[in-house]
Amino acid sequence: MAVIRLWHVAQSRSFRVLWALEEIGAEYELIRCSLFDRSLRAPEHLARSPAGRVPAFEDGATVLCESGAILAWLAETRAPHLRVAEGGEGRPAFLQGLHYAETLGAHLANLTQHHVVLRDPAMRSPTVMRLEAKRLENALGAVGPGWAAGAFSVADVALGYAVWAAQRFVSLQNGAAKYLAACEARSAFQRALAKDGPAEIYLRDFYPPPEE
Ligand SMILES: N[C@@H](CCC(=O)N[C@@H](CS)C(=O)NCC(=O)O)C(=O)O
Repeated sequence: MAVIRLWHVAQSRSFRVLWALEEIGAEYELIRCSLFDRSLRAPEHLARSPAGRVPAFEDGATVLCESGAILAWLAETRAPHLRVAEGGEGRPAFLQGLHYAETLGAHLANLTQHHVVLRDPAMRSPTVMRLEAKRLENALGAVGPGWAAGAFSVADVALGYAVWAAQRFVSLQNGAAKYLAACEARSAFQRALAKDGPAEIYLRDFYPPPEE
């Protein structure tokens, strides 16, 4: 098997790939990076990830830098039990779960920008912060408590990471809370968390929306 390398920032979307690799039991090299030291803008990293982001991923000669694509690739090449193939029962639910994670991800990215990345409060929009938290909370209503496609799959890796990040911004309701507990109970999730590295993005447990 080709050598797998993962460029990773703790707590970021590259956690999805780290978790999937642990689910698969693949051997891989983990290269820890930071969002704050300009290393993601170095020419050698831009050659792997033109937008200068993580995850970046090499599987032999195959280079990918989109977490959803990497999850699909890993399932396709190494873990058919972690996907529902074309024509398989549960395929629509699998696709829905995999892509619905991006609906959650859009709100998470906005909330992370406002609460964490924009350090000067004058640059933040309290209206957007409140709106995005509400929209995230509503969107989480469609997640859990069961796995997206019946059995655990990479759709749950994508969704599970989103719910794990979402608990920083909203109080999880019943279905999503149970879903996250089921993700956290998985030994692969726990191994990935142990390898994640020191907190890089979320230094607080909870970032409440600004008061009106
Ligand atoms: N859609 C991409 C998003 C990747 C992404 O935006 N990663 C963030 C961390 S969560 C990043 O690397 N940010 C660094 C930057 O924008 O400079 C994916 O899921 O792989």
